[in-house]
Amino acid sequence: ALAMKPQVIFVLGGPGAGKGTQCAKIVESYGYTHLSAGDLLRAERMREGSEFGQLIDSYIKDGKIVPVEITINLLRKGMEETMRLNQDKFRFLIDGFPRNQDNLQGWTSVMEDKADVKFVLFFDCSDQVCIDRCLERGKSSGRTDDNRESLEKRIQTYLQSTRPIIELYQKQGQVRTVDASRSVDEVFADVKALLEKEG
Ligand code: UP5
Ligand code: MG
Repeated sequence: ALAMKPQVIFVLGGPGAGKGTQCAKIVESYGYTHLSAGDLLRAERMREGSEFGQLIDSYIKDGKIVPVEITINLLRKGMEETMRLNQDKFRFLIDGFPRNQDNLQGWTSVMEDKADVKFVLFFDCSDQVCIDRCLERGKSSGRTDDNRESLEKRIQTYLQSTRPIIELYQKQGQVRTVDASRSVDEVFADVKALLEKEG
């Protein structure tokens, strides 16, 4: 059979909005593959022989967005590997990407012909909720950016660079917004309704 073209949902929202949590729940119920750009970068940072380890390390600690050449390759490989192992796995949740203009341009130049973006799933909550959740998680996460100093920078980057990308998609009618300030199950109920409507 002919391989299907990858179908992508971009999952965006502030730091700690619940992107990863909700993606894990979507994977449990639907045939999606979850690719978190942040997780892929953290794994690449630890990989023996990676030439980008130190760069990724310092960008993440500073809440800055890693140059897209690095991220797009990790995402592309993740998608290709998934589809090579199982042709039926052509639906992807791309979590935490694209975060800025550079990311968007990188996606367009490398992936535009190779994948269809269906819409942006936007987890919307206040900065305070984001900060509280990340600080709480920071007690045990071991993430180098779950501290007040890094969080301030992550929020700044989100407001300055990522919100404009969400607005761009919004203007094209491509954003599906979920109120992410509620409980995990309440948020997921909305996510489910939305995915079932979109088909
Ligand atoms: N939690 C979740 N949902 C909850 C709810 N409804 N009620 C109460 N608590 C809830 O959740 C965060 C915490 O909140 C957890 O403890 C969870 O139990 C709880 P999570 O699901 O992990 O939220 P998520 O939105 O995934 O938060 P995350 O911290 O992963 O978001 P970020 O966007 O900040 O992090 P990411 O890993 O995507 O990126 C990290 C860094 O990598 C970036 O700052 C950047 O430096 C770099 N990066 C790039 O450079 N380029 C990229 O393309 C991607 C990342
Ligand atoms: Mg995450």
